[in-house]
Amino acid sequence: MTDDRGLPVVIGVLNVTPDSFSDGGLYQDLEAAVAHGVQLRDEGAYVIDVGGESTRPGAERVDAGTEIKRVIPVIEALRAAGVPTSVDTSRASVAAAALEAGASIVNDVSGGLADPAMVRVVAEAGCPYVIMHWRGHSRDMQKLATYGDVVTEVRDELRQRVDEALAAGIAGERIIVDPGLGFAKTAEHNWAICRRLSEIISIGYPVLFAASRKSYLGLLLDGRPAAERDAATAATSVLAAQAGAWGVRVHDVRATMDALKVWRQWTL
Ligand code: PMM
Repeated sequence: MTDDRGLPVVIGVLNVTPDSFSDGGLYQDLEAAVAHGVQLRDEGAYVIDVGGESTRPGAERVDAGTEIKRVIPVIEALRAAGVPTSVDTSRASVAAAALEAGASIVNDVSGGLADPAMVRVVAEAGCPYVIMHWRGHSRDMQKLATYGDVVTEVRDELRQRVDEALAAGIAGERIIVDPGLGFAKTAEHNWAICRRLSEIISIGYPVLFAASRKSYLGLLLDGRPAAERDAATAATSVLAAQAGAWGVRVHDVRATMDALKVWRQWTL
């Protein structure tokens, strides 16, 4: 699974939540959500990542039924429009319903930790599985941001999650790993991961880099709000590509595609 244009895979973010940190509330209406997904695909996204539960720091969980009600109609409508989707969930029941509705990738921010049934669902479906580095649910994850050396620990914990996925029968070539910027990580931890992304890549699986609009970029930009961090995000997309990332997950697909096209020409 690679982008045949010689670019990293660009995954477009579509949150159907009232409270995600940057696009919460914008796409709760089915028509608006589908139109946005189609737009992101037209701008160059390889797949649209549909999420029904906010994972911003401090967020409370919603129940599985609510998550399903939010994501399934969007996934079905995007499938009808010919737009490939992934489902952003850490619940096996939501992943199973989403795969049934036409999603082709499971993006699990908990890397299998939140729901022990997840790896079985993914193994049975035989679909690509994004394993993100995670230490706990959003409500209190920032209390878990304690590391000796963050990059080494994230790498080692991701390796453990990968081993568990393999043991559950998920094929190695279906696995993608993600260092989970901002999840139980301070701004300094995120920057350390950026600087040493090659150490995450050394795990030997495709790496998804997902810095889009995150608060460490806002801090760098003197507190700029989330929707005004897209130029900074596009810069991270280029640097992640240069470091060898397999893919980037972004809200503003157009800006990242422009930046990646420049990168590709530059490095031909
Ligand atoms: N971040 C968010 C949600 N899902 N999935 C992956 N694989 N990696 C991430 O870093 C990640 C994610 C945070 O919320 P957003 O949907 O508003 O970006």
